[in-house]
Amino acid sequence: MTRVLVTGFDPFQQDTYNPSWAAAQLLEEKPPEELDVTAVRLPCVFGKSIQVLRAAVLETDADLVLCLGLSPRRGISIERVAVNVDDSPGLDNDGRQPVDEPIVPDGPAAYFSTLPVKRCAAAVQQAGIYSEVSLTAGTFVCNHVFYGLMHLLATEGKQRRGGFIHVPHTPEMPAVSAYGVPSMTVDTVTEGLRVVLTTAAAHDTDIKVPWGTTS
Ligand code: PCA
Repeated sequence: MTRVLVTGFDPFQQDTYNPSWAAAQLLEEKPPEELDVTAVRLPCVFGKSIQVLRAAVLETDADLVLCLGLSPRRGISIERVAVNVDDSPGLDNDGRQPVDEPIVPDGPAAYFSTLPVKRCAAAVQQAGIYSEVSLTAGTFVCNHVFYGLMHLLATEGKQRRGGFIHVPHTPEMPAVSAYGVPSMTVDTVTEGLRVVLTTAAAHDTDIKVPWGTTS
């Protein structure tokens, strides 16, 4: 059995719902075969989110860690790179807005996901669900958690792999009618994420296909 930790976020700013947490719960309830999934909810707060994540990684001793967050993307948006900067476009859930602050002072400028991002995107596309490889997770709490995760995995000396995926709004969310942002049902998102987890658990190397094939 591969132990998998999946995290989702609390709702933030105007929203009262966050599909990233809904999908994480559905994955725990109905995990892909051979995977033991634990779902943990993270506060949308700089600093605290990494503390909760870190405790969950150590407690579950997961082989694979997948953090999820909401963003106006077309589909399952698999992040390739986390950058060492908080440059918040708005307030977090504790009312803080760091600007141009390093996440880890003296840490490297960036970390790559250790999931096979192109292979996962291709597998989700094969299942008929829109997926892409993304080159930025932004500079709000999602990138913060992604960088915190990759820094932990890079420095703790274990074999764990991990990464971050942004998921779209669901059709009922206000931003969809107000701003026409793309949407996907949480069931479809969850189905796509099952493909990601199965693929990432089975393969630790990526496929070498040109940019654009999976974006
Ligand atoms: N999305 C935000 C933070 C929490 C979430 O679900 C982001 O993209 O940074």
